[in-house]
Amino acid sequence: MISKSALADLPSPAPRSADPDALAAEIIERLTYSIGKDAKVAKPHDWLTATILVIRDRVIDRWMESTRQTYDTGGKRVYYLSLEFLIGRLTRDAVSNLGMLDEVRAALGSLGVDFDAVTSLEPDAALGNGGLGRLAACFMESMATVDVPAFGYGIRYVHGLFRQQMSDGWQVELPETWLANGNAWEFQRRESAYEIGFGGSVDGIGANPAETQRCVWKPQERMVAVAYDTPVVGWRAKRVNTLRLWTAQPIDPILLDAFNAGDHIGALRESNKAEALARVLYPADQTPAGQELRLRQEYFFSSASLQDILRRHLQEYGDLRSLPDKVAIQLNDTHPAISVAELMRLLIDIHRFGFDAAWEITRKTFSYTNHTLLPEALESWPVPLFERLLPRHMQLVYAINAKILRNARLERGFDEDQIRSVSLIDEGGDRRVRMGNLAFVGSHSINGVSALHTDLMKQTVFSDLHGLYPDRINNKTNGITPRRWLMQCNPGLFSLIRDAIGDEFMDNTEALSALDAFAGDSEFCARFAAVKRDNKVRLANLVARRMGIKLDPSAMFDIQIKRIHEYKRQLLNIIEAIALYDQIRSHPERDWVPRVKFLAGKAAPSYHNAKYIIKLANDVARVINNDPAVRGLLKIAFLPNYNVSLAEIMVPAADLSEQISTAGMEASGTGNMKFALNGALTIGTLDGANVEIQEHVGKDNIIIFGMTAEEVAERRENGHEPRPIIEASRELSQALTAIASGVFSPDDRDRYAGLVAGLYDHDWFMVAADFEAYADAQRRVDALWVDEEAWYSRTILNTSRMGWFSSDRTIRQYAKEIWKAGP
Ligand code: B1H
Repeated sequence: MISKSALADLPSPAPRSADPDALAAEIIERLTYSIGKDAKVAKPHDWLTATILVIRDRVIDRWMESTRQTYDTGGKRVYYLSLEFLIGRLTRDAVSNLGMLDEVRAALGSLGVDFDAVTSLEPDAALGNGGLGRLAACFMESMATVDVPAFGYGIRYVHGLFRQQMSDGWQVELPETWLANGNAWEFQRRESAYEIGFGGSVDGIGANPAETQRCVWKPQERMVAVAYDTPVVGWRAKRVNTLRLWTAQPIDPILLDAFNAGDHIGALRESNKAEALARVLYPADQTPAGQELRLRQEYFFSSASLQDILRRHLQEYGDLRSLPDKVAIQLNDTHPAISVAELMRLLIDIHRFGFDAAWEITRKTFSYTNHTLLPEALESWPVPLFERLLPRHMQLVYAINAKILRNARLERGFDEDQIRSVSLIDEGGDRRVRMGNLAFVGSHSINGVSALHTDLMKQTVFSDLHGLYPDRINNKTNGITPRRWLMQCNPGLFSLIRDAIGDEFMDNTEALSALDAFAGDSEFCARFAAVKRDNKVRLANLVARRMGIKLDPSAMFDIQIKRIHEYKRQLLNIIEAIALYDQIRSHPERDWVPRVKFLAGKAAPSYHNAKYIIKLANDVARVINNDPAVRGLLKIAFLPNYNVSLAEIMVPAADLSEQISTAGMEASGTGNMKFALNGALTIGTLDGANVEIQEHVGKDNIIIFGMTAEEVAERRENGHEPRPIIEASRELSQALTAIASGVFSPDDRDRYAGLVAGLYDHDWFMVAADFEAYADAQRRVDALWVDEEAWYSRTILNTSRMGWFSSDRTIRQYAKEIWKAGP
C-alpha cells in the first residue's frame, strides 16, 4: 500500500492529446499492447476495441475530474434508479460529446480504417424495452451535460431486449448477446460488492419486539452484487457521470463438498441461481412480468444501490441524518419501489434509527416518476410471495401502512372507500402489495411525464393519495437529448442549421427558434428538402439491402415506430392503409400522393394480439406491394428488429410521424419529439406530449385528429357501441371485411377473425371510433404535401420550435424543483 504522504506526491498522467497523429499512434499501441494483435491481421472488432480504449482515456480524464469536483464542493448527488437503460451505441456519442469527431475520423482514416464502418460494429446496449428505458438514457446524458453530479443504477443484463427476426411475417425472438465481443466501455469494480439476501426469518430485538423497531433479518439465501461502471459523457465533456450496473455473483462460486461427493451439477447450483438473476431483461413493456424472478431483480438492484449510496455518504459525511441534503434518489417508475422499504430497513436495523426518524429521511430522499396509467401496468405483488422473499420488508410495509392509514382516518377523516384506495395493500381478491402506493407515500415528489398525463394521474390512479398529499404531484414533461437525436443522427440537418443560424443552439436547444425566420425562405426550404431527401435515400437503401423492397425516395415517408401495443394503434394505421389501397384501385384517375408506410417495433413475446398485428402488417404489405393496380403509389414496409440504432436512421428520414394512440393512454411519448425535431410533421391525437408539441409548433404545423381523452372516458362510461359506427363507414367496413375474410391471409383465412371481432365487440382502443377522423386527417396531410414549399416551411417550423423538448430542459426542472441539486 501507499502511504498518505506519498499519495500527495504521485504524479498525474499527462493529459491525452486530441491530435489525429497522436490518436493514430495510440490506436496502434492499444491494438498491439492491450489487444495483442498485429495491425496487419487485426479484425474490424479489434479496431473498434482499440479505438474505444483510446477514446476512453480521454473520457477518464474528465471523469476523475468530475468525481473530484463533487467531493471537493460537497455537491448533492442524484441517483437515478431504473431497471432499464436503453442506451444504444456509446462510441459515436462519446466522441461527439468530446468534440473529437473530426480528429478520430482522421486518425482512423490515416490507418486505412473507416470510422463509420468501425463504429457501426458496436452492438446496441439494449437494456430496456422502449420509451421508459430510452428516457433514462437521455436523462443520463443530460445530467452530465447540465452538470448535475449523478449516478444511474441498474442491472447489467447479459441479454438485453431480444432480437426480433421475421419468419414468414411472424415475430420470432432470439437472444441478444451484446457482450459477446466484450465491452471496452465498462469497468468492473470488484471492491464495490454488496451482499443481498432473500427469504429466511426475522427476529425482534429486546423485550417487546415490534415491527417498527430494530430487527435482525436472517436471510436464507444470499448472493453478492458486483458493480460495473460505464462513464457517461455530457456535451462538450463538461462533466462525466457514472452508470453503475449490477451483476449477481454467488457467495461461494462452487460448493466443494458437493463437488467432491460427485454432485458436479449440484455443486454449481448457487452459482447458477445467482447468475440467472441478472441475466435477462423482462421484455414485457407495460405488462409487469409478475414472476418471482422479476421481484428478485427489483430487490437485488435496489438493495445494492442503496447500500452503495449509504456507504458513499457515510464515508464522506459520517452521519446519515444529512442524507436528504446530499442525496436525491429518483425512482424510475415502481420497478425500484421496494427501495422505500429497503432504506427503512437499512436505517432502522443496521444504522439504528427510530422508525419516525427513518421515515422522515426516506421521504425526503426519494421521489418517484409515474410513466403509465394502464391498469395492467401498475405493479403489485401477492402478499405471500412478498412475505416469503422479503419477510422484513413485509413487516415494514405493514408498519408504514398503519402510519399512513391512521393519519388518513383520524386526522383527515378519510372514509372506508378512500382508506381502501390509499392502502399499500390491495384487499380486493388475493391480497397484494401495491408498489405505486408504496412509491407514492415514500416520496416527497411524484411526477407525471406530460401535462395531460399528470392531470389524469391526479384524477384517476392517485386521486385519493393526491387528496391526502395535495402538494406532492407535479409535472415534468419528458424530453430527448438533441445530441443523439439531432446532431449525431442527422449530420446533414445539423450542418444546414449551423450555416443558417450559427452555433448557439448547440448549447441551448431553444435557440433553434432562430430558424423561424427561414421558414419563408425558398432557397432554405430547398436545402432543407435536399437534406431530407438524402436521409430518405439512406433509409431506402437500407430497406433495399435488408428486405429487397424498392422504394421511391420522392414518395412521402410515413413512419410509425414504437413498441407494438393495442393502445398505440398500429392497427388503425394498417386499416387505413387498406382503405387507401381500396380507394387507389377504385379511383385510379385521382392524383394520389405516393406514400411509403413504414412500421417497426417489437411485441412482448406473450402479447397475442400484438403479434398478430405484426403479422397483419406483413401480410398486408405483401399484397399491396405486389399489386400492379397500385402502380407503386402505396408501399408498406415492416422493418425487423427495431432498436435505437435503427431509429437513428429512420427518424431523420420521416416526412410524417404517426403518434396516434388512444387519447389518455400514452403517458408522454418521446418518439413524437424526435420526429418533429428532425423536420417531420406529426399526425396525432391529443394524447401525452402531443398536446404540448401542438402548443409549441402551432396548430397549422401539426395534424391533430380524433377523440380527446375526456371524450374517450365518456364514451367508455356510456358504453361504446362500435358496430353501428363500423357499419356507417363503407371504407372501414370494407377494410375489416377484407381482413376478416382472409384477403390478406389466403393461407389461413380465419387468422384475423379474433382481431377483427374485438373491434366489433368492444373496440376498447377506439380504432373504429376514430377511423373516419384519422382517414380524413390523412387526406388533409396529402393536401398539404402537394404544396411542396409550404410543406417544408411547416417542417422547418417544427424543427425551429421543438427546442423546448430537449431533455436538458427536463433535467433542469427536475434538478431545481425536485432534487435541489446541480448548478
Ligand atoms: C412507459 C412503461 C413501462 N410507461 C412497465 N410505462 C414496464 C411499464 O417492464 N415493465 O414492467 C416497462 C415499461 N413505459 C413509457 O414511458 C410510456 O408509455 C411513454 O408514453 C413515455 O414516453 C415513456 C417515458 O416516460
